[in-house]
Amino acid sequence: MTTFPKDFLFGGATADFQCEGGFDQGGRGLLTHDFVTAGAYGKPRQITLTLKDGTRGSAGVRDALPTDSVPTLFDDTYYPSHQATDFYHHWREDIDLLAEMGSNTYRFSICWSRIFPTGMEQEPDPEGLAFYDQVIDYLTAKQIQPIITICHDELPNALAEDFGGWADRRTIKAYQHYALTLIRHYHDHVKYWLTFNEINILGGYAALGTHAQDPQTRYQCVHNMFVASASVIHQARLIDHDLKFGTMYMMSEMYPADSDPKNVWAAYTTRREACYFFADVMARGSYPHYARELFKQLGVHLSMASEDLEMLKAGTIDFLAFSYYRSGTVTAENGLVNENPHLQTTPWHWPIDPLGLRYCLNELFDRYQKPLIVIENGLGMIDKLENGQVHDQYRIDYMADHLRAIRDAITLDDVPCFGYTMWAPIDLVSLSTGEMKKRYGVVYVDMDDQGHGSLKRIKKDSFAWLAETYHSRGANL
Ligand code: BGP
Repeated sequence: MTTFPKDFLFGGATADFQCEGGFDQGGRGLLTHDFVTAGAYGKPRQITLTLKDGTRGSAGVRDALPTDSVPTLFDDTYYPSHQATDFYHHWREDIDLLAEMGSNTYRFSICWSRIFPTGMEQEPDPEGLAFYDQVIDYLTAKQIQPIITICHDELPNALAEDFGGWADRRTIKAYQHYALTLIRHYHDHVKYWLTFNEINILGGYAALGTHAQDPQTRYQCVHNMFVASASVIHQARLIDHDLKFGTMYMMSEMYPADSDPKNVWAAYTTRREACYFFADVMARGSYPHYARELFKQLGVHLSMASEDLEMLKAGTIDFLAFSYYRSGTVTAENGLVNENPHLQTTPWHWPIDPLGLRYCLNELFDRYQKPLIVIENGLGMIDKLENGQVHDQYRIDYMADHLRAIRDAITLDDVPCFGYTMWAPIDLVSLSTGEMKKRYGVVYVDMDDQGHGSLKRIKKDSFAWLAETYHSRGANL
């Protein structure tokens, strides 16, 4: 029996606007996400935000219809981030569940607009800090090590409205002030920090808090985020040299659809552009050799301050964190698609591919030689609550297979992976569809797609299994 290393981090991962709620409480300012309605399945998720120049954004629809459900008709006036699953009032109970589950870590994000309501204040909001103080103190008391995401796909709305978000360098300054405030305040309790969530996807939301930017705006936003992240890492090391910094990347694997060299090349370049590009800059500290041709093809001309390139070198990340849910295949003709005849899919058409996770861990370590953490992985399914129980053997199978793949990468391939935080221990609102019915948790939350329900927490079958796995460091796998 091979178990995970003694100091391996086991836990769960969440994002503030998907679980916290309390959007108008404790002095919290508005986030861009507060304007995004639920909605999917051909009905665009509208964002009601209107910018000063009169443009409006649409958050787009990222996901397809699940195979076995009737499309939900959403009420346009329902905004899932406002209540979410109300961690704001359930945090003690939720942390108790994390502890019972055997977690020794919890990866969560701080809500930027709880600390700086418009993103532009000089002084942090004391009530905002007080909320996270109690959460972090309670986690520490339960011997659960916090891993903090400084920015999970969000912006204080005022930064989007007034500056156009990350397209403007004033957002770099706002982020630096926010991030360093957190680091100064929490560095005694928090060792691992993530400067951004899925920066390779976030680029698309970054200018206004919405999707679908032109390449020039997108890469300018991304450049500004690279500089923001590197400068914060550089300065944070002067505050506390023991802190460890990473950024989180969406790293779901991408294979060529077949051995046709055109498809193999397409898969290679798609992977590089969609994923590696971001980690290449942040882990190596400079733009990669292929960036010149990429920017030329896309007509991108970055505007940079004279010190930017030096800053990228000075603030490289210590470790890589990544999400892994599925794999995709690439053809020269159609780009990245979900279809893979060798794999089963979820109702949302996400192919299930545990070996792809071992592949990904090896691939990342080969490329960067930095420690790795699987910071999101899980199965979004439609669960059935019957007589107070959820029999989710499918989720147990999914997590067991993915944990075995990680164990193999560590023990057979010598890849230094130091943790696994499954998405998301307690059901929360889906990012891509705004639904509640796309559930990932080992704990069920009584709430529907319109936000109705008692919010009661109910353990699913997978809870006991995961607790056994975490407590025994995977001896049951
Ligand atoms: C990642 C995000 C999370 C999250 C997860 C699952 O992209 O970092 O915020 O929600 O994917 O995706 P979804 O909720 O769309 O199923």
